[in-house]
Amino acid sequence: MSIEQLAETAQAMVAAGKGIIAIDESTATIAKRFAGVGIENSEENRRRYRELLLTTPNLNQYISGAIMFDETIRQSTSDGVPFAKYMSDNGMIPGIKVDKGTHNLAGFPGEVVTEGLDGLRARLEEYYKLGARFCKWRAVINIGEDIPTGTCIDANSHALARYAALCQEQGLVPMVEPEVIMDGSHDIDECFQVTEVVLRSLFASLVEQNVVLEGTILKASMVVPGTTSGEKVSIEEVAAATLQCLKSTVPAILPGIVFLSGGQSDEDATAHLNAMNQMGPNPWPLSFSYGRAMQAAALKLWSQDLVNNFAAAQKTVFARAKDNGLAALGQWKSAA
Ligand code: 5MM
Repeated sequence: MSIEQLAETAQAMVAAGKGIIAIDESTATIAKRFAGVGIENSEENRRRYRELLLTTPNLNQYISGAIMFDETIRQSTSDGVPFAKYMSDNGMIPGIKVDKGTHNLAGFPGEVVTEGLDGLRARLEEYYKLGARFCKWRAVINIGEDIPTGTCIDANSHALARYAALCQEQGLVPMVEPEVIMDGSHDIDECFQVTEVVLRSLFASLVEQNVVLEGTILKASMVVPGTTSGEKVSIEEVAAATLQCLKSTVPAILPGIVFLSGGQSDEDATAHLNAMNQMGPNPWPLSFSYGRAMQAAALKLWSQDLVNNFAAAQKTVFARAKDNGLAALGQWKSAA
């Protein structure tokens, strides 16, 4: 796989007015999401739900690709078409989450490191054969008293960079996701400072591991106050702080940045992305890779009647994709 091919895939992931839908909840996380709306966490319900999302009519107008979980990439539509094939047949790029989740960082209470490097090369080879063309690995950085430590940040950056190098070796575009978690009483300035240090460390590690930035996508968290800080900030303040932080840390050669929603309301996630694009031009396309902010409304609707609300829930998915696709162009208008 040439650098040009990796770069082409990366650029297609952030094509104008398109973003990614994150449907890579591990079995434990989807269990939580289903429990929240009273859906039984069976394999068939997980398959049917992912089918609902991926076969949403005309989804490819606003969605360039989807991040699946290991179970999902092995599943098929009700007509027996593997999800990855369904996606590529419909102009969407199949992606796969390849990390094995977070584990306590020994010696550093309250901090976690993402695992999954052992045996990763062989897993990537298999995912490529199953149709995946990009991958995702998420690191989790918590803000609290005396955390994050430099050790935690560097351990996670090192793992992200090792993962990214392996992906590119196997012809897969790495999406690197260092999520600075919103939970906590910190203010927006602290979130800014932590995000800045995290991104500096990440890009230093990527360069150290010979990762080709032209074939890499950053999945970033926005710069926001902690959920229990009580601090009120405007949409424009979040957008401006996030942009400033990214501009001072992320090389312009990166093909694109997509955001996670991290527990923001659907409306806020869209409005923040829209504001950042309106503040452009920016050095890179800015788009979305939302999980909850793409799915929450549809999941709720589907849970009320798994048979009869299937098509209505798909309309909700389409509406969220459209809103976020417009926000990726800075052309979204709030209905409120
Ligand atoms: C879909 O959730 C992903 C994490 O799943 P696990 O915790 O089960 O591994 C997560 O990485 C997600 O892709 C991103 O955080 C984006 O989702 P949100 O909901 O934050 O937009």
